[in-house]
Amino acid sequence: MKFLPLVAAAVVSSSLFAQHAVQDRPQPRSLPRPSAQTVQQWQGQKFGMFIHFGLYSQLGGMWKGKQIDNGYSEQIMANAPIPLDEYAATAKTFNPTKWDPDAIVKLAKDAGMKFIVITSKHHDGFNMFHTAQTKYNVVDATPYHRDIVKELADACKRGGIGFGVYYSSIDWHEPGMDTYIPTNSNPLSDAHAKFNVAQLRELMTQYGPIREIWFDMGKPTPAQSDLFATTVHKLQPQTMVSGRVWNYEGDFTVMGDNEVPQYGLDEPWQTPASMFNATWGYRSWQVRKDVQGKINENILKLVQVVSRGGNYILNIGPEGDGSVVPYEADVLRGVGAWLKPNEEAIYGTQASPFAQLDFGYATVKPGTVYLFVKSLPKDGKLRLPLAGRTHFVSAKVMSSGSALKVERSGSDAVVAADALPRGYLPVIAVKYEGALLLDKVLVAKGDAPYTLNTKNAEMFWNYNGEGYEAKKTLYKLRWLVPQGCSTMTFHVSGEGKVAFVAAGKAREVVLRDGAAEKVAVGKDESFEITPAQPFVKGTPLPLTVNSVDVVPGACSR
Ligand code: H79
Repeated sequence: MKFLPLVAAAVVSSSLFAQHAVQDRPQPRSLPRPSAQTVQQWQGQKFGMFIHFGLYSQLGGMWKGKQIDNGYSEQIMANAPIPLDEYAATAKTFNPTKWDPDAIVKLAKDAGMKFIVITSKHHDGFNMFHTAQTKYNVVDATPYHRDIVKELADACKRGGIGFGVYYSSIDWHEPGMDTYIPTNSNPLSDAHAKFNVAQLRELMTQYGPIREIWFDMGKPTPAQSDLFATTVHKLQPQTMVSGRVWNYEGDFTVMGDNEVPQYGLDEPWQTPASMFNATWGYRSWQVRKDVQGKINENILKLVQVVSRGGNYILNIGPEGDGSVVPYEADVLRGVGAWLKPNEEAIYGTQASPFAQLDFGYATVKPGTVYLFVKSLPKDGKLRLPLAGRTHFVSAKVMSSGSALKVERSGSDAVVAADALPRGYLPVIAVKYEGALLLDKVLVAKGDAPYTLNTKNAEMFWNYNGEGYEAKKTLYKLRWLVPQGCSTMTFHVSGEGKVAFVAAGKAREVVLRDGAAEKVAVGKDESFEITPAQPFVKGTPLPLTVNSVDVVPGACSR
């Protein structure tokens, strides 16, 4: 810690000890970006349909009479492998006469989905839209001669449901672009990036409003990621760009394929899921059993994602003739049947305010907490930890309407769930008046010294860095600490400038191992460490915080 002459303390503007308004969330790397209202609406949708449809759908995971099982079926060209000219020749028989976009929109709506995202181009480079950049597209190269993406965009508009496009930054077809590498993290040449930009312009101008664009894979440079995001936003500022545009340029974070995080995130995010982990594109030899089990699996994943504040996008892989696999339609309708009486507990909700619930999951809206009962505790009581001070007024099972008792039990609130209906994951709406009051769990109590570490911290992560293999990095640590003026001794690896956030102010500090600082915290407040503020998305903490020894003290006046 440096000492500044006393006079300098009065001229705080740019000194090490400058205090400023808190900006403890990552700022976008480039502008323009969708408005706060768009982001909120996007987050409120909660459930959407992914469609993987392309030339690979016709092959259905088979090549020359053999089941190709060493990777996703939409990547069969690379997995079999199939020579380019032979793969391209399959376009001559691609004629999805059973493709019925209005029926797909209806199916999505029956499932309770609020938007649809379709593959406009996958890694194979075949375009399901009428691009002018190459003849290798559904209109020019197939007997179908119609623009699949356009047909679906129009159907979504008719049906009043959001529309989006998946766009792989990879292209195994165009000369001089990509050849397959196992990670699909191909660097992009300038010519390739230019080609992509030309296609992005087509997608963003000829298909109406695009709610989200689902960039996927490749390993663009930061400048290329910026170029893609900027191209989209210049034409449609309200389109939400997926994090797989990489280099932290996305408007929403995308988890790994089929990954459900164990905690909430500080930003918009989505889990993409397929019916079976092994494929997204149609696989003719997929064993499809236990529809009810698959329905329940997806209800649970949806609820886990939504209770952590995310959106869930579930994939279907139509057959080469355009028809939807009956099993997949049954699964979607099954999820929809569960959703119908419970939809109030899903759409437009916020993440669960509870750290942990022993019976299942929760979401919240002003005035109501929704409980999803995965396993009923033996005593039949659903315990809401530390919610005892909240004025709960009623509880009822959403599907049946039956009333349940809710009462205070010490510091908790408890719902007596003695009349739960049969069926998977029943939902209970618990109404409250006034504020939702949850007692906070502080890291320590009283005057005894205590230690902060990553085990008792809330941690915030950067996702979707330079490619699919990039590890998430830490940008913020937060602890709920007792009120007072404490002396904190920092045990860190590395050193660098960080910001301390406490008592509503941010203060910059150059932190190195063994540094000691006084930190003032008010009642029910947290102490955070972030990068120097403001910081852009993707900025990690410049050092590793191993632990912090805290000696509590009173604040002198
Ligand atoms: O379009 C779908 C995939 O084809 C595409 N993203 C989804 C939405 C994708 N291309 N490459 N990757 C995803 C990354 C590949 C990850 C994998 Fe794996 C690692 C595939 C095989 C090993 C994940 C982990 C799937 C199986 C194991």
